[in-house]
Amino acid sequence: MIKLSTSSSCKLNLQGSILGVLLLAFTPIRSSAQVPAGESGPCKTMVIGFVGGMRSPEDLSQGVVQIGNRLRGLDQNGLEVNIYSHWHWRKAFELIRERIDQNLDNSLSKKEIEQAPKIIIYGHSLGGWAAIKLTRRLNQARIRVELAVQLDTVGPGDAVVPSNVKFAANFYQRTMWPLRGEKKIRAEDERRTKIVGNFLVPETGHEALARKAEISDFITETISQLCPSAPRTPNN
Ligand SMILES: [Ca+2]
Repeated sequence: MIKLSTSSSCKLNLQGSILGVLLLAFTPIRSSAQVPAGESGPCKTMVIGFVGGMRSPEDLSQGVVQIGNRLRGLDQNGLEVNIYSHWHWRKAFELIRERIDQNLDNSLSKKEIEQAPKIIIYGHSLGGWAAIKLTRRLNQARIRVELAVQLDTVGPGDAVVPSNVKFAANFYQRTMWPLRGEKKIRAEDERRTKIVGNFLVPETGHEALARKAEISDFITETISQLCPSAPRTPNN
């Protein structure tokens, strides 16, 4: 358990772990997660992670990669995880688009968009910037994003969360100089996007922040709640 500090924009009670605090803040998303997958088909979730700088999306020392591998290890039916370099955010968009375009006619119908997987995007450093670039591109295509998480995000325009994002969270540090992430993200449209919080993680450097267990717990737990899955069977 670590202590958290928070910017003035966040009024949450921050006694306790990141996970406990954020899941409390996430009551709306948890409530919706309790709705069964229902008649519209199996619950599908796409997770996109972005590493920053010149880091490889296969570099196991990167927190973003570690979170991705943990999610894959959930063995959750309908959960797809892909990690990219920050400069490949357009590839991530094309992958999402392919998944939604069920009839392969290179066009997204209203029905296809309604049946789109739940999309979660997170990124560290310049990967936080890429997360916002991707959400903006998805917004142009009228595709909603369930959750965007920025980890010591660095890059132009990365502090404004597009209106197609339902929930957004920002974690930053002030321990290491000069790489310091945005300390406050804000919603482009507060009626459509809830900023869960801007959380200062103390005594943690720029790289180490993405490896924080509490952040991994938050993302993992949120995704588990979004799509409570049936155990895999030999046929799926
Ligand atoms: Ca189509």
